[in-house]
Amino acid sequence: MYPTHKQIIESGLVFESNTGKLRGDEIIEVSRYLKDLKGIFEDETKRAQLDQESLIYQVQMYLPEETGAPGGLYFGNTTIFPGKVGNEYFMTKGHFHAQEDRTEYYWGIRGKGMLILMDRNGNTWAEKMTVGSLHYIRPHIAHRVANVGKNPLVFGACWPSDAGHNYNDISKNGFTARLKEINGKPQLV
Ligand code: PAN
Ligand code: ZN
Repeated sequence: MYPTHKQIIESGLVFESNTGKLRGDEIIEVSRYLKDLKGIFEDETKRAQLDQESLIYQVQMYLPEETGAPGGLYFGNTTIFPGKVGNEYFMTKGHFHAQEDRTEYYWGIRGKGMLILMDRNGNTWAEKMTVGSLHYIRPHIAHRVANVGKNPLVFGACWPSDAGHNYNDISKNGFTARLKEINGKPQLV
């Protein structure tokens, strides 16, 4: 319903700032299990041996504009559960945006993570993600997040409705460095 002149209404959307949870009729939820992450981790043999029904991450999204519409903003959160495949932390698939110059904000809400970034020249680096950390993802930068803590990691995201997702390049070639636990701490190798 489009509001009438001088009407005062509820937004119908809630963002719980302490948990990062989104509530509202139009919130979409996606779950990624270990079985959905074939080829994402370096040790594919190990990944295939673990319980395929393990929930690795969940995404909540609010997509108020049509996919691909210019000028709109999408909003979401991601919860990554703690764990590793071998010594590689549980992480998102990661992607470039389909319209590669489209940017994004991420921010840390709960837990400890690492935002892994890669440019088109094959340079990979990472930003520490903590409660309250804010991350601007620049144009043409692939992005993925790993949970490096012992508790669930929750982060928020806001991206343009015409960004789209290119998962192909990452599923084919990966990032040029992997985040692993070495001597008890996260390192890009
Ligand atoms: C995020 C991601 C979300 C899940 O909303 O889509 O964290 O990661 P993958 O999409 O790589 O599985 C975002 O970056 N949107 O553009
Ligand atoms: Zn993105």
